[in-house]
Amino acid sequence: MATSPQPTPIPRVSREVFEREYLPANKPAIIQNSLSDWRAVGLWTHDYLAATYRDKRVVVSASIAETLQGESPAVESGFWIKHVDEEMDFPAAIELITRAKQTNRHYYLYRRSVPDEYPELYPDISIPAWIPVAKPRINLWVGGAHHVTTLHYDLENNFFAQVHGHKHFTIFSPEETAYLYPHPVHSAHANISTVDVDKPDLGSFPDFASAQPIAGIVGPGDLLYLPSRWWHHVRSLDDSISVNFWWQADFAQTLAPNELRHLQLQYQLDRLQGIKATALDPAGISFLDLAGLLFERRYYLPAIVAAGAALDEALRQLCRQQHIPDRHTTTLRDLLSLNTELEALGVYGAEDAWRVRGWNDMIAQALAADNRHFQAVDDRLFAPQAVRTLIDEIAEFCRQSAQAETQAPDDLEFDILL
Ligand SMILES: O=C(O)CCC(=O)C(=O)O
Repeated sequence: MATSPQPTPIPRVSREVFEREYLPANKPAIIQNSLSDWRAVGLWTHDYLAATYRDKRVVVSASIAETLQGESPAVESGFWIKHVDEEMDFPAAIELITRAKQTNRHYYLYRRSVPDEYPELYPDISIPAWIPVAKPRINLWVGGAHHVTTLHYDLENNFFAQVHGHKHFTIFSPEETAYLYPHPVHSAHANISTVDVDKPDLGSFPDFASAQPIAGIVGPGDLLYLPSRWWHHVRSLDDSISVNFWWQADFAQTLAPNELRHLQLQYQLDRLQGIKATALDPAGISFLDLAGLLFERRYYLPAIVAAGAALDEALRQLCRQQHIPDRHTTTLRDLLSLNTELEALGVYGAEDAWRVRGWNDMIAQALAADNRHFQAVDDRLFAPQAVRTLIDEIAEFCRQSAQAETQAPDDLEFDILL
């Protein structure tokens, strides 16, 4: 019978080892003795904050997850889904958070901006020197014992500083995404797992048993590095105060399975134009470069989708050259209809159109494939060599198209495919 995955410990490392082995590789670790210059550690407690902010109005999240969990599918992801914000005086919030005052709601002051809302606390902390940006997002988290933040990932890199109390982290690499049953890509909770890590239902989520977590407890003075897109589940073991620092991930970190899961849907929505504008153009990367990078990492299914975007771009460019109205660039039309149109106009012959149809078949298959297992897909759907050939042939097609573009349209003798 399948059993819950057994975690290995989150590495605890010195600053030197962290800099040498973990930070460059974007791997999580708890860095020892890294908050020694923080006045906050040893000073901040729930009572201290309540006294400091006696008259402050604050926003607190109230969750009903704990009481309803298991009773309603609507709260399957607990706190992150089913919470409402309430405004109150800070000391009242602390009473509710620490359960000094009884209620069936579960309160958490989470992700509140230190610079914007709690600037008085700023002198008690310092920004970890490893953060490469001047202004990371700095957040305060004040919670009570037994609070659970369900399994999810964030897009940004994270240094998580534990100031007071203890939290238990269970962490999974982005490569484990296929075992973690995230909400569907089209949902608002695509970054949240549907598995309850504390009590996994292996009947409903059998692949979860194959996941390989790391886990450990952070206590006062600990700094955890949590790279972008690593899954994490957090359980507070006692009344707890944390500060975290978020900053933007670099391009290489976006090539992670939990991100690539979105490629098929994004292709259907805008042929990856949004991703091109926000991630590829700033990094100087074309769709074909992306396809090549994905292929190298053995992400075959997304590599095909990226090659499809490159082909799509080239076909649309040919349409523009032929003065076919620009509606093609704004309307989502499939590759086949563009191909048919270009063939009918004599831009290329029947044999070339046939080849484009062949590529389209593979692209369509990739767009329809189960994206949860896109790394394993090569065995069942696509041989790696076929994917390589597709990318190379489309690259050649794009190169020839770009060359043809430099000729005057009237003299155009189109001979894209040799
Ligand atoms: O501490 C928590 O409850 C959650 C922290 C978290 O999810 C984060 O820092 O990204």
